[in-house]
Amino acid sequence: MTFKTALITGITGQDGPLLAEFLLEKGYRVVGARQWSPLPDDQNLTRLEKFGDRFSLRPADMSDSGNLTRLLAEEKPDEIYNLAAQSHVAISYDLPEMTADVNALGPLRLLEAIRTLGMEKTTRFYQASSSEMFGNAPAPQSETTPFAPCSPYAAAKLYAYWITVTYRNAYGIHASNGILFNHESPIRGQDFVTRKITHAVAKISLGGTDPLVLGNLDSRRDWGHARDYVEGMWQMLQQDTPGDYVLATGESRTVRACVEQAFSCIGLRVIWRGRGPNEIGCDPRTGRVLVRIDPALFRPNEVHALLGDSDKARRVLGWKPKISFADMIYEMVQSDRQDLFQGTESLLTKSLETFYQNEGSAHLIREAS
Ligand code: NAP
Ligand code: F7E
Repeated sequence: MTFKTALITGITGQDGPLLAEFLLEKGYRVVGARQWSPLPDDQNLTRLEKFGDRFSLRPADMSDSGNLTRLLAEEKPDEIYNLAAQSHVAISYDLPEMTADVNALGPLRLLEAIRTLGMEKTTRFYQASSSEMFGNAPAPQSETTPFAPCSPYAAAKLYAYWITVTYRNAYGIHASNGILFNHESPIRGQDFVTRKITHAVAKISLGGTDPLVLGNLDSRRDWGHARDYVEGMWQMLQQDTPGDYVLATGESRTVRACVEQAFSCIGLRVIWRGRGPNEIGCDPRTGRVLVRIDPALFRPNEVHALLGDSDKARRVLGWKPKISFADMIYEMVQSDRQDLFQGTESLLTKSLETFYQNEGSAHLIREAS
C-alpha cells in the first residue's frame, strides 16, 4: 500500500510538529524541512520519534531556490505545507528584509520549483497566511474583508498570499491559503504572548518571584488551539478545488483577559491598578505585583482587534475548533509547570515552600509532582 508524501517546511516551529504528527497518524510519509543550524533545537520533534522512518528530516532554507528545487525533485511530495517563516511580528520591524525574503519570496521559490519541475498537477500546496494581513480592518474579518497589513511581517505575508492565488490561477496549481488567526499550544515559542504568560505564571506557581512583564494589555486576539488548526490545513488540501479559508474561533479576548485566565489556573486573582505604562497587576490578597508593563514591548504599529469569521471553513470543510480557550491556557500552564518541575531543582525546592502558602495552586503542584 502506498501512502502520500507530505513535505512540511518550518518543521521545528509550533505548527510543523503538530501537523506532522497529525499526518503521520493518518499514514502519511512526512519529510520535515529544517534550516541548518550549528546547534539544532529538535525539542519539538521528539513526539515524532515513534513513527520511525516514515518521518525524515532534510536541510532546507527558504532563501535558497536551488536547494528547494532539488528537495522537491528528490522527495516528489503529494502535498507541500509551507509553514516556514520569520513569524514574530515585533521582530519583523528589526529584520524587515530577512522577513520579506523568507516570508514573501520563500513561497514564491517553492511555487516556482513546482512549476519548473512540471509538478503543477501532482503536488498540492498550502500557504500559511495570517490574520495579521487584515491589520486594523473592522471585525469580524473573513475571506472577503479587504487586507490592510500594518507590519513588515504582514506585508510579506500578503505578497505570499497573492503569489499563491496568482500561481493557482495562472498555472492551475492546487494551491490554497489558510488565513489563520492566532493559535497556540504548549510548544508555542516563548516570545509569543500566550506562552510568555503561561510560562511566567508557571514559574510564579513554583515559587518564582519575578513579575510577568508585558507590553500592550488591551489588544484583542482570536486565540485557538494549534491542534485544531493543523487539521484545517490538511482539510484544505483534500478538497477537489483549491481555495482560501479563514480559520478562527469567533471569540476575541484582550491580552489582559489572557493574563487573568492564566493566573486563575494557579488559584490567583489579578486586580489592576494605575494606567498606561504605570499599570500593574496585583494579587489582592497580598498586594504582591504579579504583572508590570515595559513600554519597550509596545509595537511601532499595533493591530488592535482581531476576530475571525470562519463560516466558509465550517460550511465547506466541515472544520470547527474543538478546544476551548480556558482548556488551552490550562494545558499550557500545566505543561510549563511540568517542564519547570523536571528541569529546575531550585525552583522545585522553592515550590514546596509555596505549597502551604498558596492554597489555590496546591492541587496543581500535587499533580505536577
Ligand atoms: P514558528 O513556531 O515561528 O515556526 C517557524 C518555522 O519556520 C521554524 O521551524 C523556523 O525554523 C522556520 N524558518 C524560519 N526561517 C526559515 C528559513 N529561512 N528557512 C527554513 N525555515 C525557516 O511558527 P508557527 O507558529 O509554527 O507558524 C507556522 C506558520 O504559520 C508561519 O508561517 C506563521 O507565520 C504562520 N502563522 C502562524 C500563526 C500562529 O498563530 N501560530 C497564525 C497565522 C499564521 P527555526 O526553528 O530554525 O527558526
Ligand atoms: O502578540 C501583545 C502584542 O506576539 C499578540 C504570530 O503567530 O499571530 C501571531 O502574531 C498581542 C499583540 O502574536 C506582549 O502587542 C503584549 O497585540 O503573541 P503575539 P501576534 O503578533 O498576534 C499571528 C496571527 C501571526 O501570524 C504571527 O506569526 O499581544 N503583547 N505584551 C505582547 N506580545 C508579545 N509577543 N510579547 C509581549 O510581551
